[in-house]
Amino acid sequence: MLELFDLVGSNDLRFSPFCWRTKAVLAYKKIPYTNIPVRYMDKEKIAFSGQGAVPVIRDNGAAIHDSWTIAGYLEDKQPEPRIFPGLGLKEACRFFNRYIDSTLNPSVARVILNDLYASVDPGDRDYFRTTREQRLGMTFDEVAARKEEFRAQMHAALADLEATLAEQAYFFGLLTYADCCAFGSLKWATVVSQEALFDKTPGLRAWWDRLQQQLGL
Ligand SMILES: N[C@@H](CCC(=O)N[C@@H](CS)C(=O)NCC(=O)O)C(=O)O
Repeated sequence: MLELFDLVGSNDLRFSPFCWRTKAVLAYKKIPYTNIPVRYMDKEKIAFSGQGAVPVIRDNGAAIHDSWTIAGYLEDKQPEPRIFPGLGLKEACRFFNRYIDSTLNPSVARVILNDLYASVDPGDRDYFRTTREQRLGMTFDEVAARKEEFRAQMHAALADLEATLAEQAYFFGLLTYADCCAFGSLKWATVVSQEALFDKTPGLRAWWDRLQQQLGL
């Protein structure tokens, strides 16, 4: 059976936005798999993949990492239902994937940072703080002090999603990998934090409810 190596926090919480993308694809395609929890400090569990980040999948002796590469692998393995269901949609999803990585995820991360920290396994917390402070170029206290500014930035990013979903059921009209990418980010935020994401975004909320139901996640 296919194995998914999935980030785990305290109380068995699964919160990686990238792992949730992969789980969304597996659920949509109804591909059975074994879920193997991995803490940040458990790098030896995924050493076979030749790098140190999850998601990783192992399938028939193949080791695949990076959620985008995994999405392509799963589409080839089991084409139906398709996450790239037509001409140009894989390319459009590549751009959307990148947009979520570079715009939505950092804006959400700065707002939910303390909740994330509390969700990380206690044994991983020092590592998480050091690496994330380096990545953000700020201490956690500095991020917390600017929360209102960062919250406004996050709502601006959510407003872009709302402007699209107020007009159509899915980001590209029909369900594609773009929806799995945005799903991963919102799942990440909602499993760790009580932060209100949908108060001003009814279209996004309706899409969120629909997608969770469709994927059963
Ligand atoms: N581009 C990668 C990013 C994966 C990634 O950054 N995963 C995080 C968990 S959310 C991780 O495993 N980080 C390892 C670390 O920080 O040591 C993907 O799309 O899969």
